[in-house]
Amino acid sequence: MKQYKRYLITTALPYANGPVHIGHLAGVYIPADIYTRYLRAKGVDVVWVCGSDEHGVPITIKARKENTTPQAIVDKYHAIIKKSFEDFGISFDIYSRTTSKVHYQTASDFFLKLYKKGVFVEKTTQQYYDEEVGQFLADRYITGTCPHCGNENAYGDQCEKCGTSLNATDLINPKSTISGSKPVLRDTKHWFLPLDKFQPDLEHWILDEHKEWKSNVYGQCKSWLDQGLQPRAVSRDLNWGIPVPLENAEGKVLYVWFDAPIGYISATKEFTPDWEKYWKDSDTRLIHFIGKDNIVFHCIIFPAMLKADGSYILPDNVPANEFLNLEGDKISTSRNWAVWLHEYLEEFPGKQDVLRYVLTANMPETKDNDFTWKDFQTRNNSELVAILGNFVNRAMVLTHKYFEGKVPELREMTDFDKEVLNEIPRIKSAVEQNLETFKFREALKEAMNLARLGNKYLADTEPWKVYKENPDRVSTILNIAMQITANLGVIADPFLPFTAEKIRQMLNFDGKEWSLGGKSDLLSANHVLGKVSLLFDKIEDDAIDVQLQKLQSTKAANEASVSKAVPQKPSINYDQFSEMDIRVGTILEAERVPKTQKLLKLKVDTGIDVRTLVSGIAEYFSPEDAIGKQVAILVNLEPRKIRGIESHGMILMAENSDGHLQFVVPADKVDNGSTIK
Ligand code: B3M
Ligand code: ZN
Repeated sequence: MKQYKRYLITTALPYANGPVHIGHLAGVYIPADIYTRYLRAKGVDVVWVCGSDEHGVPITIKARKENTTPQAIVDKYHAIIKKSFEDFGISFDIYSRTTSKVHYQTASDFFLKLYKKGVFVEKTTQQYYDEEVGQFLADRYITGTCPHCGNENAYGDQCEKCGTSLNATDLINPKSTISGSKPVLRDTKHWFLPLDKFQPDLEHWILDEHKEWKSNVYGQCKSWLDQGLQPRAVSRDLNWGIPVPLENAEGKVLYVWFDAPIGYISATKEFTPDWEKYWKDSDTRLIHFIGKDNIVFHCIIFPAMLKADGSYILPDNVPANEFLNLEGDKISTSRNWAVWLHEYLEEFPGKQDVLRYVLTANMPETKDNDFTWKDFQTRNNSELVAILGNFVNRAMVLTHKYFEGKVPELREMTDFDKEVLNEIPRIKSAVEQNLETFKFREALKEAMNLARLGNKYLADTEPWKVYKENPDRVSTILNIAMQITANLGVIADPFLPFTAEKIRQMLNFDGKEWSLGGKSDLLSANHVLGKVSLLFDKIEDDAIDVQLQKLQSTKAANEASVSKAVPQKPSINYDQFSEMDIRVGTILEAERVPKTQKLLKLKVDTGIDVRTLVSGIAEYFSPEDAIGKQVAILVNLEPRKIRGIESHGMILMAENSDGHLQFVVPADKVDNGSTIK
């Protein structure tokens, strides 16, 4: 691999329309934090930038719902998100936001440079416009019937029932969600980034030059490229965002996915006047940490933008993760199906590293993974407490007990001692190799092997049994145990920064440079140790039950709020209604239509005549049930032949949400032939 002089790390800018949850941490911020802490410990020149993504339609929708402004929404969530990250030790060099002044300037300049270079294609397209409120409608502001599955509540960009992505103009009976009115198509001009022109370059850059990318990332890119890239609009008709910096572009803003990645550049600018070195020097290694839904933007669209500008480097790797589910269901902000970071910390104060550990151990690196509270408890109790916590505690307590809190002398070593010491550098380099290739779960496992090694060493050598007879032997054993502990203070640091810090404090040892890892003489004889404290404690069933109950009530609340009613049909006027002649009649005779499941042939007294009707109610009513019932009949429906029987009208039925049918009957008996209106 190429030798780089410095690193620039970016992590997806979370949308400031809600707090952050465990899915965010596991997918993006923990892997990036581990990686960056590791680089820093190696003494690498690295800058890690992030910030809140504060534009886009969902923020405007949220503001409208809460009867406030988009600015108020992003102010609120930016603060919450920033605090959660800080609390969990996510160690950005800067956490900025896309409503910052620097960003407005940077994004506008970026657009203008491309505009002046003639990169964009200007196109006039037709877009839905809400005449009642006087604005163009973003796809998310339009609902209608999905042409593929008939779902009447599909959005203008996607049908959530069948998963098809849509254009707003595909919807049948489109409706504005702002005013409820029927939108009309109007001409609107936009600027398009002609991705098709970048296709050959991107193909070569990704498919030939970056075969080492994770297979989920490489595969997604290949499939986009195979489909052929299309020009993409980089502007929108919206009143929230960075205004398109051109004359006659009123009401137009930069598309959120155009400005957001430029946010990485803006944040770097805010962080250091030396920002160009990180963005424009080919000795910089740029790495984007993201979730899988952002792959196309980071591997295709943003690189195309950077190439179009011409002065920037491209990412060297984009180690995107898959998704984390929660107790078997997709994490969802709108359904409140999540473990929110700020809530976790209220309920498990001081246990940041427990969550960091569990999320790393289950990181969705190659496939979607599941977070369960049971697993959280098990990993805490039988890994953090029983292995890491137990080893460090035993080593410390024994050393305090036998050697008055001073690191004892390393005396004569057995072959077994030497083998154990040789394991330390092996483990260190295994951690390192896994980190270099973004295999965080494996890396963590190896780091834990160091604690396993220590635990096993104490169990095998049993210093508490040996001391009386052979204190010199114990001196060696505990010296080795202390060296392993000190190595944990170095090697566990990227993963469990709070715990590693505690370990170093206990040891009264402040080195955390990566190069110290692997050594067996980190603590010299007679070095005075600090006080012993517990690293982890057991999590009892009660605490887990509280969490499970909380999720249970979320589920119940969601189920109750899902309306089962079929949405309303488009309006009709009274005349259209009154054309229907609906009467009360009585069923006189009923028999099954042979060879059918659903049909009954009925003879009905309509008050006007006695006529034959065929009705699809046989699954719910036997002929005996039906005879004698007073029912509502649409009598002027034109006659139809059903299974060879001429049917004159239709019996009206109420259909329950589960499909069950019931007759519609007058509350009290009335004369046959009575009208219903
Ligand atoms: N705000 C999307 C997301 O959170 C987004 C990332 C922007 S990165 C430039 O999925
Ligand atoms: Zn559909």
